[in-house]
Amino acid sequence: MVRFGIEFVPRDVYWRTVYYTIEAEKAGFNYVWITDHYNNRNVYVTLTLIANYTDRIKLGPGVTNPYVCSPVFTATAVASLAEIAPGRVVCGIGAGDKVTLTMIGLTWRKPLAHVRECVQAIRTLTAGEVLNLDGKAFKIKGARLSYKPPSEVPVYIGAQGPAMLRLAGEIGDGVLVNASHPKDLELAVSRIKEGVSRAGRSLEALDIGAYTSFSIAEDESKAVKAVIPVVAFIVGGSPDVVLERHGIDLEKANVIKDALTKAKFGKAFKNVTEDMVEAFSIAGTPKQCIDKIEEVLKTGVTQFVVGSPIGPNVLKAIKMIGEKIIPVF
Ligand code: F42
Repeated sequence: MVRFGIEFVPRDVYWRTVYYTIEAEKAGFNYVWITDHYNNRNVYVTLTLIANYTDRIKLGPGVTNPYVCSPVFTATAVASLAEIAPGRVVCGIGAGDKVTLTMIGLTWRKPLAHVRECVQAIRTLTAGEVLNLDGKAFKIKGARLSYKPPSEVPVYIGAQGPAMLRLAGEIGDGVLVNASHPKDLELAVSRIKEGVSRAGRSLEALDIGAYTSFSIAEDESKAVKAVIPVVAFIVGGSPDVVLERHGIDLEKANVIKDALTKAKFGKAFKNVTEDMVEAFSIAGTPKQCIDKIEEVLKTGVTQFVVGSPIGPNVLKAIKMIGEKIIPVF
């Protein structure tokens, strides 16, 4: 059975994210993923409050990275969270965003080694074991937590590039793929499968999440309008090979890229075309969203994550998904 996840970006004041999550739990969502960016509200402060105000929904950073936070810090954070919400904590790890990391003075190198070793550190420490890591990214000797969390913390890897997707298939408990279109997800799943077979694992051991840009409303045009800024930023950050895969005019994409670099957001948003919306989001009425989710699930995805903007009205969108989408699956 497919699982439903929801992503919140804690740029809003904390109680709003907590309130949205309470509603998401009522609506039937299985997972809440809180994004981690240094300039937003802190991910673990937000998750702690969420843990306190919810009963069933699984929760975790979606995703943190091993540069801003040492893997040892991440392990203690999720282990402490697991004491508050036993059996409900998950941990998403990714390479982090190069531009942001550079801005705050961190050197973004050896991302594969950083993610691989971070997963190992979190697993070992949260299992209450001693961590000795003589890795390419981290040298850790004899580290151990003074307490053992009451439950395991499954580790999900946020992955886009082919090597990171393979790594996720090899060592992850789950994967979070930032994509909305079946074409991209199909390709990602095939890379994940390569990692799975390299490790001699079974594919069923892995929860494959599509981390989508999603927008739902009874009025299609309102749903699309809400998703346009998100699509503009995705186009701005997409390599040409991904744009070409969807037949997107590179010149038009370059106009958006250029406008975003100059912080001319109005111009960037105005240049988003229908085919860009189609390629990089799932936006529309409940019926249109159901049809698209069905296509996504055919690729082998096992968790459908409803990501930003969720809808022109977030609260209405959460309730609509609970009433009209989740019961269908
Ligand atoms: N980033 C955030 O900062 N915060 C978030 O909340 C967040 C959420 C999120 C959710 C899902 C998701 O899929 C991604 C998310 N991200 C978030 C973005 C994430 O942090 C990454 O920026 C994003 O996933 C892109 O990374 P990637 O998976 O494509 O991997 C990068 C590193 C890449 O280039 N990978 C290449 C590949 O083929 O996979 C390999 C690069 C490589 O080979 N590097 C070599 C090495 O050894 O690692 C050499 C590097 C060197 O040192 O020169």
